[in-house]
Amino acid sequence: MPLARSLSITSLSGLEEWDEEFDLEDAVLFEIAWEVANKVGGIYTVIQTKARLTAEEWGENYFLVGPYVESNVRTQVELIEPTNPALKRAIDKMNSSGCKYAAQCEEPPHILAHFHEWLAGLGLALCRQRQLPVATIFTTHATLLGRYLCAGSVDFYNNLADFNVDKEAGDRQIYHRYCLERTAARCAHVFTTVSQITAVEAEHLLKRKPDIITPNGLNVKKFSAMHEFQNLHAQSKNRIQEFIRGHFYGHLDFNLDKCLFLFIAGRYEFSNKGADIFLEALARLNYLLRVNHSDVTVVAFFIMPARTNNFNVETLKGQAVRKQLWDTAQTVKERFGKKLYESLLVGQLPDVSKMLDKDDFTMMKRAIFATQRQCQPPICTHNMLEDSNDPILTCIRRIGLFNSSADRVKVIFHPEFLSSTSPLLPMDYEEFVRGCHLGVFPSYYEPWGYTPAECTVMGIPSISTNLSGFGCFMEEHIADPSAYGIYILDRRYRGVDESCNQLTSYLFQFCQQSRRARIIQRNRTERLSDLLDWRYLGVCLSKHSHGVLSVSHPLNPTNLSFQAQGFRYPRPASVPPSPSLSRHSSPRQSEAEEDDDRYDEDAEAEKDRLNIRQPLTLPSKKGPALPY
Ligand code: G6P
Ligand code: 1S3
Repeated sequence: MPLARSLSITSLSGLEEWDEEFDLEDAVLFEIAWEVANKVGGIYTVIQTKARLTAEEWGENYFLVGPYVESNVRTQVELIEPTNPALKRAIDKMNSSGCKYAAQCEEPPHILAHFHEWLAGLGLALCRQRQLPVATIFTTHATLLGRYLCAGSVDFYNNLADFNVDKEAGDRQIYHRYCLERTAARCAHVFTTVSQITAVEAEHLLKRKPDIITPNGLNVKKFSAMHEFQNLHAQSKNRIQEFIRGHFYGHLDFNLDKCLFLFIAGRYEFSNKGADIFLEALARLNYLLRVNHSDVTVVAFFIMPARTNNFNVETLKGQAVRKQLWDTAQTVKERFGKKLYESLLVGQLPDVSKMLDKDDFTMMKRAIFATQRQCQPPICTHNMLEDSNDPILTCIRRIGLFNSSADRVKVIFHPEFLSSTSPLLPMDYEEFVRGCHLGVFPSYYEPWGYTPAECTVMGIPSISTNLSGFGCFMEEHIADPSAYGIYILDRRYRGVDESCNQLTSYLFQFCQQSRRARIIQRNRTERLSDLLDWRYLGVCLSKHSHGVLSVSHPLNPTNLSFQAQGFRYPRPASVPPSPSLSRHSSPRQSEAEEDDDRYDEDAEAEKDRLNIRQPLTLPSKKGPALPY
């Protein structure tokens, strides 16, 4: 019999001994997750980015509990002695006798324990089974069954109510894990998830409607210089261009200044993350750009980790050739400069025909010879272990995007997360995102979706979907998302082919924008970053911790009233960024003029900021009065 059904727990049980009213200053919050100081996926980002804010609120009464992974402890954890005597006793006892629960002190503190995902859910179930006086919260960031069902060829969202969940979980051999997840969801005093769409999913698959939705936030870095993020875009773009020079050596027959960098990144779930329709749309975009004789070239990066055997030789060679060309140019430049200097020293204008000698030419010819290449620039930067079965490579073979000269869309598959120490593309993820023009995340299964959110706070436009938590959140809170560079693809009410056409048209539209329109659009995108800041969303989270008590005590509904309060980001005061409506889209302006335009935009940004209704106020530290 599934564990979930063998427990019958009311929302109040376990907390009967709590005082009627107490000060949250005395409460203790534990947050428990497999991804505490242990990066596996998005939950790490949730915990890591909100840790500072939670610590500000809870001070020494906030504890994160995660798995002990020696290498992570060495690099991410600072070892200290706990100051709280109750905690010290508990830790001492656990250390001496294994991981048993302990710590009977005279005045037990009010403990809130927040468990993330099914892996931590067992702790929650045991807390309830042993009737510990602990208020529990369970957050699911995705349902196990949902992830598995979507990865197959199931029409998930139209059949949510009809799945025989036990059978489906059994068929996929995840029944034990599914039961743990469902138990945790059922036992928790408060059950939460990260988006409305996952709330509906949880209601059907885990059989409990989440009490609160807590959208994921980020730490938003605000620069004192208004345009610093635009400058960072230009700097990072230059570095990506350098990589492109190496990768396409011998085939650099396109204008890098008219080259747009698109990317998709994340867990390698080919169809769940929408890599399938992105590739298909790229093939259609390639056709459109070709028949329209566009001078724009698109380079689409796929950053999704797969099993590899390190970088491949051809890719490394590309960067070596580029470096050699650079070194040759520097050497010739130095020799040229020396001759020029010597000529000026003796009061003569140099004889230009003698400035480059035979050695210089030999050196340059040798460097050019090294750029001869018989093969096309590679698609994949690494040696794939499962090359012939890999879904991205298989799809590319089918659609025929092989980085040929005639292709206006080039593809680079980097099957490893980025790192600033890489010999190939030495950039960390944040730098890379800043240098790109558009993030493309056409996910089918995406409970929240940090990737488009990260783009937004860095001022980079993105495409997400109305099946992702982020996309739905932005659709709900922004009057005209696409005007802000937040394109939301309809994957809910359209078939795959239709969604793919919509994606193609977004991409084609994007390629038609002038540089000025892109700059304006980035300004608008960046303006939304406050919306995604934990300082704002943390209000929900903070209240949700406190909400444990509210749910236990529904007679005090004001504690949950924040859920009902809506807010909406207005349409930008300035004109839409489409080329036809842009004020001076043609002829192309100089960069200085473009910079001037940005100052206009700032004034409008300020207007927009003033337009936003302030929806929430920070909660007081005082806990709610308990009505019994
Ligand atoms: C930023 C820089 C500008 C640069 C522009 C390029 O806005 O501040 O100096 O011209 O990026 O934009 P693009 O969309 O062409 O990469
Ligand atoms: C999950 O990680 P994923 O990429 O497997 O949790 C993330 C954090 O809540 C969320 O952003 C993502 O959509 C989920 O899918």
